[in-house]
Amino acid sequence: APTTDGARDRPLDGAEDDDFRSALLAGLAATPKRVSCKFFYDAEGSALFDRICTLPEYYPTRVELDLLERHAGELAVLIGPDVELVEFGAGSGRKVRRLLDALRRPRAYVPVDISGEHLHQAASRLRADYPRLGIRPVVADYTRAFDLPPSVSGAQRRVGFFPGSTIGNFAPEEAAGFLGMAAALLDGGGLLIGVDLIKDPALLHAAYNDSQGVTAAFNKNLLARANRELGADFADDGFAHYAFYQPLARRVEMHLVSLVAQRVRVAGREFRFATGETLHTENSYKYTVEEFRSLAAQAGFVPRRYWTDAARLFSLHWLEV
Ligand code: AVI
Repeated sequence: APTTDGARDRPLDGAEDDDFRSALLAGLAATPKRVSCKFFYDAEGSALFDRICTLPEYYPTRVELDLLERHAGELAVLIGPDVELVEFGAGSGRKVRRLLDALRRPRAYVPVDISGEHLHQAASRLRADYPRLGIRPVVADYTRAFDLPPSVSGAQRRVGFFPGSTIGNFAPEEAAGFLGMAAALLDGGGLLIGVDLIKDPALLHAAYNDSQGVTAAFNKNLLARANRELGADFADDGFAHYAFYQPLARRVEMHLVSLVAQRVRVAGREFRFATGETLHTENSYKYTVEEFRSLAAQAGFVPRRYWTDAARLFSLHWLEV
């Protein structure tokens, strides 16, 4: 398997471009070729990701929802009443609903997302069902430093929610940077975070190579997006989805591998791919429970409690500041 050390996702230091056009042009000019996984999530990509979350092989969503339900009572006690819940990224709403339903008198929900459209949808879906909850969306890139508005009156503490093991899409040093920033924002409160675990590589391989080909379509949508938005001419049959677990780096890598020697035009510029050359599109790091707790502790959290499923596929951590 190829290694692409130095490939980076979702930067905390502002070094990488936010704009798909300039990020893709820079990534195609780099060696090895790479692009941040944040560009997966246009409307098509987000819909494909929602389908991934329902696949039998993709255990993280199922296991995390189950952990939230199974431990709802204990979570309510640990987190406490009257909290302001800050979600990093506006998810589909299923997970936050499960958490809101467990908590006593949650005061406010603050989804933070770079996409105003996502935020608007997340907010209006919840408003109808939680009429007494203050819903206060914040448009910000949570991979960079940002400010939250003052807490709503009556809120006892701020609690962060970062489900889905999205933390795994950061390189470990970036994950540490994110956790440090979250600890500062959530001072006096805590963070409930989902973290995918190191396990039998065959299970990881299946989760990122599902039998219905949805993950392949999700990965290849990046090229289709470039064709739609940047006038690129990526041939659909010129590239294949390639995902594998890299045990030394402890991450699943996703690539788009060129099946032939070819030239591709993107925004008026030409790039060559050799046969077998890849565009590295995503890293998904896996942790042991102990490793993650020590990363969180180094970032300023006190790891209080964690839960896993019986097969130890996935973990949910309650960290306090
Ligand atoms: C969003 N993120 C945590 C997913 C993951 O597992 O790394 C994205 C994904 N990529 C392929 N399947 C799902």
